[in-house]
Amino acid sequence: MTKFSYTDELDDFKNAGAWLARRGWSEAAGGNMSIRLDALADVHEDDHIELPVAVPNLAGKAVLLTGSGTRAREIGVDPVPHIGLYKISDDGRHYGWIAGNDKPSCELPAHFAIHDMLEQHRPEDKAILHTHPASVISLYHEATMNSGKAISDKILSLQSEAWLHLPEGLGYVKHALPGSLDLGLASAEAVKRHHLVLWQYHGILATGETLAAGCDKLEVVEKCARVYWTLRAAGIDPKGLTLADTKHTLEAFGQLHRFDS
Ligand code: 2HA
Ligand code: ZN
Repeated sequence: MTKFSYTDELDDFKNAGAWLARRGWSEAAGGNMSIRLDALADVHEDDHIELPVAVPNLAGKAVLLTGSGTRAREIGVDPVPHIGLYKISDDGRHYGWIAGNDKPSCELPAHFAIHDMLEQHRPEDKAILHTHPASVISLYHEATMNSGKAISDKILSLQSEAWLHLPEGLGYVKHALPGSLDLGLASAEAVKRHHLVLWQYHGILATGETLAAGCDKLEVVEKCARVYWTLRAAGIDPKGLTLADTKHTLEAFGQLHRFDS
């Protein structure tokens, strides 16, 4: 097996894998993660696997991606056997395996499509995580929680700082087949504006400058979802902060333009 030497990135995978497993969000082999790398000079992909969608913004770049069937709890101990390095061809239509795990996550189309969009719209976000937190998934089964706006308005107002972490609110993709191009393309569209995208009946996807930064955002939304369900279990239908309080807080921290845009 060819070795790779992306120490910082592998540490990021290790820490995030351990955290996703410890939180119980990535059960069994659930969830997947990737980090986009700059162009790999002098490294050539041997096999040219056709991509289901062109990713012109990734031409010549590379992606570290978790392997199919890999477990977060094992990535958290030693990431090396579980992460694969892939390079995108110069035409942005093919990719090839370079090193490490050679069986990519079934969500490869989503990861590549989202990286392509991020490269264009939010290039500092190099990391993508997808996981299955129970308190967030539970929201999808409430009839009124049927859009990103409905869910954002209901749960982000339950804690004074949540909107500050996510001023644009939460993106939302209706249920689509796991691993499908539809799921990938809809998510790519949603990440233009949102750092977190809800996957109806499935889980959630986060982008960040690092996987650790993506985990921060996941913690914020999962905290809000847990507060919501704790209150509901106590028979309370929470109203949360008023819109005026939310706007006042965002304004005080210079983030109101992101909420209003
Ligand atoms: O099993 O979570 O979405 C991995 C996944 C696919
Ligand atoms: Zn999943």
